[in-house]
Amino acid sequence: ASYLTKNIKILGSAVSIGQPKKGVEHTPAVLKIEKIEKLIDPVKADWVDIVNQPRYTIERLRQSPIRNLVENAKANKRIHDAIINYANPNDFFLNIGGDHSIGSSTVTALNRIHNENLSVIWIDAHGDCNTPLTSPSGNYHGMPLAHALGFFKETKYFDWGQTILPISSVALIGIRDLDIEEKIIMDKEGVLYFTMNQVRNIGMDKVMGEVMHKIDPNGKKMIHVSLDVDGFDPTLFPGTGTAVPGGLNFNDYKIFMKHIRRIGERFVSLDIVEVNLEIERDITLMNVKELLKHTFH
Ligand code: HAR
Ligand code: MN
Ligand code: MN
Ligand code: MN
Repeated sequence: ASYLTKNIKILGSAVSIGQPKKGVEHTPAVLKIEKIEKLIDPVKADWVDIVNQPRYTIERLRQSPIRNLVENAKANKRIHDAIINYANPNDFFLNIGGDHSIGSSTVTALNRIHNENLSVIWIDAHGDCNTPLTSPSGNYHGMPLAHALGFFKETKYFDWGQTILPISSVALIGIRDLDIEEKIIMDKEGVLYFTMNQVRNIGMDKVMGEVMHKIDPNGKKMIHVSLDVDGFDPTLFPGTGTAVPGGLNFNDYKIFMKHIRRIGERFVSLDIVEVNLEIERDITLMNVKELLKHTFH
């Protein structure tokens, strides 16, 4: 069976506190006005809610190595609780961000919904594997995967309980901007990642073959894709906060989706994050729709 036969529940995560640029928090509301649910499936797709972030001050000095730690923890708890509340293991769950800071709670909540049987494909220019101590910026959107993998614990504020995803259940694709210490952690812990150079050298088909072999060796895992649009080339998604040249194109994505289709109904959820339409609107919005078409048709 295909994931396309499921009901598709869309949750907006209107969050920008994981990084300093405003605008990314408005994306769910804009996409709701654009009626993307009709584009996805006029019958089976609909919005369940939009979760807002708490009040914050972006200029605040680092009160911890994580900027706006308390607000990030609160926003993530709201998203986690909304997913637990609305998601059903038989539905497809689509999370519209927001910056990528929401990735730690979406992974945690979906892993819970699917009985700790989730594997994750993280499409990104970045590793998102900084810890509060290695992060050059203090921005939590550079840390959510490290958090989900248990590379650091922040239990005082994230006290709702981050479950830990095994390293063998994760692969990253599109990587081309790792911080030095972040790369050291990823290599030491054995995180599987494919850089853009590797994608260009061996091709997306082979990359996805290796990814699925590693994160789903027995064909029994539920698969979540966390898609940071900066994994794509900035000519396709100029509206994003930390653009890096030389990313994926739609031909790569078509090959990626060919492999995802083979997973059938075990493809359970997707995050689309880091879309900032206040940085650039026309091309980015057009290609968000293109992305949805390639994913749901
Ligand atoms: N690695 C850098 C940091 O930790 C930049 C991370 C940034 N951006 C994202 N996440 N869009 O993928 O600050
Ligand atoms: Mn604004
Ligand atoms: Mn990211
Ligand atoms: Mn990124």
